Amino acid sequence: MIFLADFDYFFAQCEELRNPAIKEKPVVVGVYSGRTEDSGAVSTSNYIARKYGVKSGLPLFMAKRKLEGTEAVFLPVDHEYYEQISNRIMNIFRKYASELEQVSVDEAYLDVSEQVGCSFGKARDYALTIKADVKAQVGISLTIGVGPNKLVAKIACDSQKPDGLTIVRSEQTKEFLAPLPINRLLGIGKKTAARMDQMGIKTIGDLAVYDCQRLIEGFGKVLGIYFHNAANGIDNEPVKEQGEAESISKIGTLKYDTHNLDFVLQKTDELIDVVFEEVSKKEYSFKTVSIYVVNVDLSGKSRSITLEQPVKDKETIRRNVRILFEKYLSESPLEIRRVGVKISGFSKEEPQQKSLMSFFT
Ligand code: DGT
Ligand code: CA
Ligand code: CA
Repeated sequence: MIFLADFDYFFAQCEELRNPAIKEKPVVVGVYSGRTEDSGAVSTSNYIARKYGVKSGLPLFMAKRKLEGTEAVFLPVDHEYYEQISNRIMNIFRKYASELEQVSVDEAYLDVSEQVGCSFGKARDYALTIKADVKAQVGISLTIGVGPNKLVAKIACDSQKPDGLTIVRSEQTKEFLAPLPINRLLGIGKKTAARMDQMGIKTIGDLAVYDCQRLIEGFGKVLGIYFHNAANGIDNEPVKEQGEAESISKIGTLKYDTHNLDFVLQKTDELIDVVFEEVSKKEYSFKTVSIYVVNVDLSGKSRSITLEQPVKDKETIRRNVRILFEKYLSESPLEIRRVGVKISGFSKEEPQQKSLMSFFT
């Protein structure tokens, strides 16, 4: 279960936060190029200003013209301040999610599979709790999209703002996506949309049923398959923290969907070989072993074990992956489509006997 949280009219809302008196007025945050007083463009605006047609990217002189006669407030961007607020919210998210992937200053994916399981009802309550907590602690409103994967969560989030909460269940994914224009999919810009239009593809639904082989001929293998899968709501990208190598992971698709432990472990053994090779090259010790599961209903789940001390041997990964899957399979009745293995919590510390360690400390 994945959430995409996006903060509402973010820069402008931050400005309202430190100066609530401007809340009832049109607020425009602009990047001033400095050449003349009004040269530059709108970075963002609050929803009152948007009613006047003032949106991101609009030249400032045009924004001024549109807002003539109002009490509009124009302010320069203050990235440092917005980042401070953003960091406070991201830290709140960390309490609620097993994995957090920040995609921009005002956007993050949360993997909450461990917290809400496969229940979209629980997901709703959980999302409302997060929204309320951020509002109470920081004072910022945000919109959450809930879906079985990142792709669906993102499009769900975009469909109703501000202060929104849109939930798309696994079984609703196709009908939810079908009527939307293709440019709502990540990676379909003006050019690609125009080409698809010529092929008779206007909506995501058109794309979903379009012959995959012909998409591959038109756009190449990687993009063709991506477009086909995306239009069908299929996305298996895990939510993962960006940045320097904080983890090493590998995901693979099973030959067939299964609920059989041995069959799963056969696959994870292959993945562990790859992961282990990479971590040995870097000479890292690690403390956390995780598994990732994509079920037949496309819901994603992850489980982790954090060890008391850093280790650096393959057998420990194997043993813990086995423990995690035994437990997971006993709790989830769903067949599994894809599996992943991840190690994290890196250090250069050499593994030691605990008794020896306690001697020195
Ligand atoms: P919304 O629609 O309620 O999510 O509104 P925003 O303003 O949060 O829009 P979003 O999420 O697309 O962008 C987040 C921030 O990124 C926004 O507050 C300002 C900045 N930004 C967005 N688009 C532009 C742009 O075209 N130019 C510049 N300079 N900044 C932008
Ligand atoms: Ca936003
Ligand atoms: Ca955003």
